Amino acid sequence: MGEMSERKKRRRVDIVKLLFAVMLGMILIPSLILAVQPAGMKSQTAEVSIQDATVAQGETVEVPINITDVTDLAATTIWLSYDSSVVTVEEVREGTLGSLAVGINNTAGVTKMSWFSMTGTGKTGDFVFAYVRLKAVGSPGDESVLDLDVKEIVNSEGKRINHTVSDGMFSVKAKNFFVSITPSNITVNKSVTVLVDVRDADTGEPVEGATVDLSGCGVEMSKTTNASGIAAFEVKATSTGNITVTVSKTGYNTWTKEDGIVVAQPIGDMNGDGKVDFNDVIALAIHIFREQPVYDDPDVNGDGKVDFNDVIALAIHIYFGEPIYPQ
Ligand SMILES: [Ca+2]
Ligand SMILES: [Ca+2]
Repeated sequence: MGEMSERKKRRRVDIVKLLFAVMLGMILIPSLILAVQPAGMKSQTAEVSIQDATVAQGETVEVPINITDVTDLAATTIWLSYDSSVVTVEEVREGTLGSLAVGINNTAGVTKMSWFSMTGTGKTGDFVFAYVRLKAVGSPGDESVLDLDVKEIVNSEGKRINHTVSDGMFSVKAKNFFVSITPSNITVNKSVTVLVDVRDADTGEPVEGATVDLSGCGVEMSKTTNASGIAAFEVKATSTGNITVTVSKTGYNTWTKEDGIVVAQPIGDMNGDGKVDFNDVIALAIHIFREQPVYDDPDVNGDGKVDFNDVIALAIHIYFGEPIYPQ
């Protein structure tokens, strides 16, 4: 009995020793391999990378996936993952390596690409693995990582090639408006046609379908620009101050100007030069007789008619200080 248990004990010790040996081997062998590898080999690390891209909403761009500093490349499979609410893959073209097998799945947000050497001989150098056409489908300012996942990269002996991976970033660019407001200075309690002209800041082309909001001085209005990029408002402000003008459209940075339209009391500045003097009397007379435009309310005496009595009232105001524009 005692002999048996002694043999069992010895066998257990042997098993434990063996386990230790295996564990030591697992720890030591890979580091030994690395230490044995020549220095020149270590520096030859291939890089797999994709370019960053910034694209206007709805537009596309082609970016390369590069494999550089590679030695004896025989086959590789690379997955590109992305947020498909921001960017989708429209097309994949072969790069400088040659033809690819491609599977695009924009629902899942992943495009799978494979290449292998038809001849079996490996390729050494810098290559474009694929040209990927990306479309910006998100909103301005949205971003998605272009996440590369190298599933396989082997040499002609079927050995895995050392490599690093450099992911990219895709951004949806916002466009800018160029907005002009005519007139931008109006008088209180008087209905005025205000034109808001909305253009693309880069191209100068009219922007149709932009929402233009006016808010302030008793005015709350909203309109959409027409094919000429114009929104026309009949504005009648009930108090003095500023009307905020806001222009918005998907794909554009929202444009806001707090003093987009300035509402002031009428002072009789008919020619709009900021001063009230005899030139304004002349401007009002010309307005009445030749229908030239004026910059302030022509009904100077406030009787609801625009006639020569207003010219006289303005002249008396200038020379004798009599009040105008009765409330
Ligand atoms: Ca004036
Ligand atoms: Ca009048």
